[in-house]
Amino acid sequence: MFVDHIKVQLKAGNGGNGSASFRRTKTDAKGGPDGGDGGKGGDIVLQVDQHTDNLKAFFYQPLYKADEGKCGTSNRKTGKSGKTLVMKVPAGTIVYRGSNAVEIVPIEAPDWGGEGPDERKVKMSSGYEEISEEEALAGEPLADLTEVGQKVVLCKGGDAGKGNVNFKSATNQAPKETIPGGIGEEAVFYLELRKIADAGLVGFPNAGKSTLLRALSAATPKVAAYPFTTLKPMVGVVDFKGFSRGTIADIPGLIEGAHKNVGLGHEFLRHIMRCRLLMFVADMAGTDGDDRHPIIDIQMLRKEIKLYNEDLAAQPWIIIANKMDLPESQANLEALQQRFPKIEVIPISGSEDIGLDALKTRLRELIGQRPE
Ligand SMILES: Nc1nc2c(ncn2[C@@H]2O[C@H](COP(=O)(O)OP(=O)(O)O)[C@@H](O)[C@H]2O)c(=O)[nH]1
Ligand SMILES: [Mg+2]
Repeated sequence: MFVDHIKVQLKAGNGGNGSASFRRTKTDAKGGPDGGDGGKGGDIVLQVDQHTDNLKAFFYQPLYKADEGKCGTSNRKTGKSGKTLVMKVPAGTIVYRGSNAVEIVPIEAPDWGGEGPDERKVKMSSGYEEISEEEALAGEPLADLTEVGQKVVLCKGGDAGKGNVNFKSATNQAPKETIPGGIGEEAVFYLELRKIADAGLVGFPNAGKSTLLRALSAATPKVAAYPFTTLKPMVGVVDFKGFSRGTIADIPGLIEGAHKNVGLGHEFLRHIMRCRLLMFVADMAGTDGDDRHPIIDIQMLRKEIKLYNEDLAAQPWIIIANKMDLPESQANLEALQQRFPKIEVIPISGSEDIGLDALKTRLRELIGQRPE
């Protein structure tokens, strides 16, 4: 399963309460205030991680809570701060606000005095209204995370409470006053993975990907505005009949051993996941060397994809049987279709304009969308 958009509900930790305590020893039955401060509540942070390529983790766990700060105690001891909860996301994650307020309505601090257990209860889903996904995605993104290591705090932990030791003054030697810990922020967010294109070309060098993309594109394909990769994906816009269109990406870099990160293998595989349809382009004439055969080429490409990631392997795919203008291609086409009986094989020639109209008609059904 490949997850490219998801809703998450987050609750940062509350701050720990300050303590109202007085020094009591055998020799000092009426000592001054010694209640320590509470600890700060844990923040919730999103961070771009190099080894994460989709949002699947949030599908299984859509609700996260960071640790609370501990209460202060006597002897001026400060409570421990709650740990920051770091959630890993892939480069190209866009964050949208999913609730109308990040702050939540503080629940009245009960009469907890002293060092007793903290009885404040904070319920999830209180104090804000959720926004529908449609409405959320129409709004301005809160963050666009493009670089490995980049971080953003989504929910801030509550402030630390203050113990009564802070309130001693010339006129009040025995203050009972304290400040409770602040409430950690709670909110809903929508996370979305930036798409490269509706379809992505997959094939060995010289299969004819660039030629095909140029032949299909209404305008010259452009380098994608896609800052977080060393690869330079070329994206072309295809105009279909009936005012619909789609985008196709040619991402360089897939070679044998890609799943072992040979060359820029992982870069390629991570990014090809962000295309809805995979178009495997085969040189049907095997012109790129004596031992090349389109069946072997497709098997090798599929193997790289499977070894990298089963989710990627499960994505819809078709075979573009290219270079059908060359004489050797016809016999290979029949063999290829027999080897992959369940997979749609579309014979074309990118350079000689054979089968391109039929390909466009089929692509319109598979990826066509009305332009905005
Ligand atoms: N005969 C023939 N040659 C093609 C066809 N498509 C591409 N080529 C040639 O194959 C070579 C590699 O094409 P290119 O588009 O650069 O492949 P890429 O590396 O996959 O992008 C070039 O010399 C093209 O002219 C085709 O349909 N028929
Ligand atoms: Mg090329």
